[in-house]
Amino acid sequence: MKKTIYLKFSLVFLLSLLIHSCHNESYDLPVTNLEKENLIPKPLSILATNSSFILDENTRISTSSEEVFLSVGNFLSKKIKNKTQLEIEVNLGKSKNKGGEIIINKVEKGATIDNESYELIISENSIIVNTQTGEGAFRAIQTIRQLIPYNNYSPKSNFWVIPTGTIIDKPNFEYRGSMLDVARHFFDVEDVKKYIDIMAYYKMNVLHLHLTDDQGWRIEIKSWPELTKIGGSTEVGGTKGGFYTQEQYKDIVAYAALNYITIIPEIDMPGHSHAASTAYPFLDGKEDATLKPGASLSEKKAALYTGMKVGFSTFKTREEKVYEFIDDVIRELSAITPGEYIHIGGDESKVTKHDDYVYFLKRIEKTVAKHNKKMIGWDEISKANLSINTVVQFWYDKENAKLASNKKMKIILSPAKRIYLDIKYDSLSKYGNRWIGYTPVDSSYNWIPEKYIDGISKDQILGIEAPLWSETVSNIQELEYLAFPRLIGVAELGWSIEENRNWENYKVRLANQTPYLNKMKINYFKSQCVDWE
Ligand code: TNX
Repeated sequence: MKKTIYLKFSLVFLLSLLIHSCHNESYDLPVTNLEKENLIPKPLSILATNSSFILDENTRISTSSEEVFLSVGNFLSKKIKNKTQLEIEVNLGKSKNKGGEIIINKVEKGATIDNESYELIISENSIIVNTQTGEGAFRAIQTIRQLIPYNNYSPKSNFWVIPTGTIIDKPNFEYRGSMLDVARHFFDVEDVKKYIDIMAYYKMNVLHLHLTDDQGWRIEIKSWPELTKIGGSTEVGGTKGGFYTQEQYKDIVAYAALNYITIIPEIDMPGHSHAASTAYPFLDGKEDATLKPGASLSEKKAALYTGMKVGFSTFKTREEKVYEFIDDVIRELSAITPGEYIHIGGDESKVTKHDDYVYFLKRIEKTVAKHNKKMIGWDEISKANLSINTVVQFWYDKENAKLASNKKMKIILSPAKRIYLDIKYDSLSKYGNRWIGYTPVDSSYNWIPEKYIDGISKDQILGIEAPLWSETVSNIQELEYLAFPRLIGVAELGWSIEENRNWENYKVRLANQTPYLNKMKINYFKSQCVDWE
């Protein structure tokens, strides 16, 4: 059944129609179905009412008065402009409203369950967002963005049709992240911001930056300037490296915050630390350390590592000055990191003796706590007897994850086999690592985080995170080829409950992301698992 509506319904507009009567066209609007929209991630529940909200030049946004809601309203207006060219005013005052209204409405506790949850009620005249927080409002407007079609209703019309109905939504996991390795190859601020834009569109909320490794040190530490001067000068392959000044890092943090994404910085220790030890040789705990404390600049530059091996470096764990150094690093980093976590790496410390490794981590945990942060480390850290507040990031060894869960520590799931974005899709992949085989797009989606490790229940899982290690990718296009579309599936695994996830259904919604991916100029991999539109 088709329904006919007139393009505009306000009196003012009717008058103008009389004047411009040649524009007085009527349109047959389709019976819509909100339940069939290509939303990613899939919301908790959707009820379609099969009619249409008309988005046009008369639509207005109004928000609750608090600054956070206003800024979410402005964010939505900007994105609508970007997509449709429509200029949608925010909080203009009721009397001037001529068309449909998008209302971002703060509700008191109890109406929705947690910080990020929201309710979206779309009728013919209004789109109402009910939520408790700016965060909830921000997640809700991503749903609205996805519901706005790329094309106006007909070539001659200047309006966009949004299906009516009600969506009730909240995240499956509180932590939905990705990691960029900016150490093996450096990526600049603009690259990181683009990645943040895409993460936000799919409701992810954590970006972990792997800032240091054997090949590079990428964050300015004012009290130890050679970290970046030496350690930031190169990268894998020997090309020019780079680093973020503290001002640039703060800019990333602030941009992420506008997108309701928390930055988690990682300083990888005691292994993966060759770049730091080259800049300051007293840190070096390797038995065959070559640089002496007084080494010259050119000796240091010659000692930098630009290959891809792992597991050969370590800090000197029984040296007091090393802990003074780390205290400075964590202090400076904590001061510019509003999020609650600092990641200390802890992986693949193959040349650190077990006792030294345990001793080191216990001390570092205290340092992190001293600067009012919580510690995260890769799964190896569960071999040390750490506090219950420390979070373990599972990547490879399920026994380590079980150890952590026995100690009642929270766990982030990053199984290399499923969601390491740097792993090749198949034998034809142009870039990527293959130490754990291949990870096609379907197998990256088709697993159940809630049941992945026997004995670890959902309430112990903080969430999931997809790391992208950058040994084989040196620019944003190559990075995007590996990250997309797999990251989009990870976003759904993190947000949508198990009952709402289904590969056959997901792959159709994924295929329909192409207008967005193209508009964003994302160099995604056109996997044959998906019938791209
Ligand atoms: C393992 S994951 C590493 C990284 C590599 C990655 C390549 C982890 C904690 N360590 O150093 O870049 O594999 O896939």
